[in-house]
Amino acid sequence: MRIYQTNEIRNIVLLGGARAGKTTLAEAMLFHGGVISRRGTVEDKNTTSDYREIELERQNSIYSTVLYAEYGGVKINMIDCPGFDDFIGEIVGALRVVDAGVMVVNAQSGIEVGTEIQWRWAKKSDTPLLFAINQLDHDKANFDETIHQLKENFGNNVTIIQYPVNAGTGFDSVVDLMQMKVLKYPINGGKVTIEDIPASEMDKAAELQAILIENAAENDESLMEKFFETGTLSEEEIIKGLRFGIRNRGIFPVVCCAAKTDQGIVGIMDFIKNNCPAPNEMPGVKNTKDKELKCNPSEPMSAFVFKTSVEPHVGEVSFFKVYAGEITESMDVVNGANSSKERISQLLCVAGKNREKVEKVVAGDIAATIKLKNVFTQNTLNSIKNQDDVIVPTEYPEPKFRTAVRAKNSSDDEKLGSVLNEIRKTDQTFLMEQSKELKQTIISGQGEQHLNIIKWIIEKINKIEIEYISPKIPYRETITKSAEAMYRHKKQSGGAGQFGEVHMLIEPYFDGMTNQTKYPVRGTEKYDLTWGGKLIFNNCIVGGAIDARFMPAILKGIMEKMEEGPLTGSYARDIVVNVYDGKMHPVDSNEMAFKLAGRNAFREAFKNAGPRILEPIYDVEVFVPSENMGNVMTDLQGRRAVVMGMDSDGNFQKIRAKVPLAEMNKYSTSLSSITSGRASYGMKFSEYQQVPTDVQSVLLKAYEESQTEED
Ligand SMILES: Nc1nc2c(ncn2[C@@H]2O[C@H](COP(=O)(O)OP(=O)(O)OP(=O)(O)O)[C@@H](O)[C@H]2O)c(=O)[nH]1
Ligand SMILES: [Mg+2]
Repeated sequence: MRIYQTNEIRNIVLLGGARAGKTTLAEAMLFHGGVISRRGTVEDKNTTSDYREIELERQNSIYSTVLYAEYGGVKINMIDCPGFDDFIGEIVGALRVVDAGVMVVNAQSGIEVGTEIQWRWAKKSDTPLLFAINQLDHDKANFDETIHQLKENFGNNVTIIQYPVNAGTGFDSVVDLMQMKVLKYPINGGKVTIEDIPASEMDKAAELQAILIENAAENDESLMEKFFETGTLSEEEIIKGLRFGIRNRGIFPVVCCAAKTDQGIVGIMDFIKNNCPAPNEMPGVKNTKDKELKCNPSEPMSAFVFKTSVEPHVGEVSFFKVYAGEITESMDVVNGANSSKERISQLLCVAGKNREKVEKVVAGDIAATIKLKNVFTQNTLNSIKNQDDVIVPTEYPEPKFRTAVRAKNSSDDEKLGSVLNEIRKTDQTFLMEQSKELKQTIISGQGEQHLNIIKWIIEKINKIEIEYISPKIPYRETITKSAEAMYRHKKQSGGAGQFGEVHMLIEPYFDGMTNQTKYPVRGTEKYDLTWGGKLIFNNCIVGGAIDARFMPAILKGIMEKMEEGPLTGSYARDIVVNVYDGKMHPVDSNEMAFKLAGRNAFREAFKNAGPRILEPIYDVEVFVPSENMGNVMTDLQGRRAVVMGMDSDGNFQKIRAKVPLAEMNKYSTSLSSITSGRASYGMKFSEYQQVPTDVQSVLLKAYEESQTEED
């Protein structure tokens, strides 16, 4: 393959609801881009993009696939993404490195859940978008209704460039409003013919072209002036306004196709080539030093690894976009994240499972390499000159569907841990934690489907039988008032005796409190607990009642009890302990005795100090179609949510609420059923809060029962 220069590159992502036809469109573009000589189909399980075992089995895309087409002197890099919301991470990762998105909309069903959700992500990343209305060959295709929905949801900047003359069975023609011609696409491919617009279509074509011209003019002041003066624009000016509008998300052009029957494809590719921005026409990315990288081959090289996949017989493949400079075969590069030195053994242009070697990749282009030693998704590869540069990482949605997992056969536990770690490397929206506290392996992802796919991979590919079980909640314990207690540990039956007596006052800790108590503090130690919260340990001993050498043992005893909280065995936090008196025995006192006395005094005091269980609270943001608002609110209230605010966003409402983690179990599944899958949500840990009294009683009872079971 020849080396493409920056201005000869177009980077696009294929977006759209599930089964809109993205993969089929990609296949057709690959065919016209000379990468394949025969178009595969999703049904025949032979598309270039959906090639992984699980995709073949399910006949839909699960992962993003990097592809390219060489077309009319440009290289169009395409990232075909799955449409189902659980795999949104693939889209977020792709949006980061492209310069435009093609939102594929199924003309039979119009706007779908995925269209709405992905629109929001594209808006967030400021990515230009065009709409490809697909499946126009279908007898239920309804172009006008689809346009109506697009405008209603995304505004009047949605601008028709092409419309079908004869949508439905027998579809073969579109009117192109840029050329003011009919483009005739033979069914199942073949040479496109260009014809004059028939008289019967002329009024409609002229009316729609007038809208196109006005929308194009709106994006530039000089064009606007010209438009007001003359009422029209030249072809050149329309293109100028259109290109400018696309870049600034001031215009969302609409083009037409039937991907399965190979119709409209070259029209879309021409449009991308002529009107979508080249990478150097878009704002550069920033590195963590807030410097914007220039998309220019003569700059020092910086490339961002946006995807890692594991391929059979090849191993890890790292996909990257070169943001500045150029990268060549055999080049020595440095990973800005960990200073690891790497040699680029091979540069590959990838189209699904097809890989072609190239010698050089210039700024703006997307490519892949293999056999890197210590490079992960989100890392930056640099030339030696600028080796410390780190490109600002992509912000992925937080995992929100949580479960515990275990191997059916416990001898597989260790292997399971390393498999989960490997999966994490290729999936930024998946998390795993081997929780010592809960004694569970907790995994979280975007939804039930996402975790079902993970299960499939572990069972089918890694051959480990697993099961998902209810995840425990990491509760905490604390106190709400002060209490005193003393404990005497005394053992004098035979042999060496043990004696230690400790008196303590414990108090609730809160940020900003002064360290003054009833007893004068003579020494203080402040601990940030690894499980969150604080322990303040005050030595208030006077007159040598307890030797200083025993204080660490007392602290150790307290810490031990804090690790297995007195109420339910959860970690305790935010407590001030004042040890103010005690007794020693000249012979029998030792560290063990004081540790036990400290531990037990703490336990006694804790019980009398208004102990409370704390639970993790999450900030939850739900995007709901306005008509489902009532039901979603009712459901949230049933989950003990505290609603913090509401904003409207088009036809959607955004609800912000604080919800206990314990109530979020399987939320994505019920939200989906309440809203027919149209809502989406995100969640992030916020803080620990006391559980209500009734919940506390339930938890205490459950703990007691679990203890008697263990006995
Ligand atoms: N009639 C008709 N069917 C199409 C067209 N494009 C795609 N299809 C069919 O629609 C189904 C879904 O196509 P895909 O290409 O897998 O859609 P996708 O958007 O990639 O789906 P996901 O990746 O699962 O989100 C398949 O059965 C295709 O054959 C089209 O233009 N016309
Ligand atoms: Mg697909």
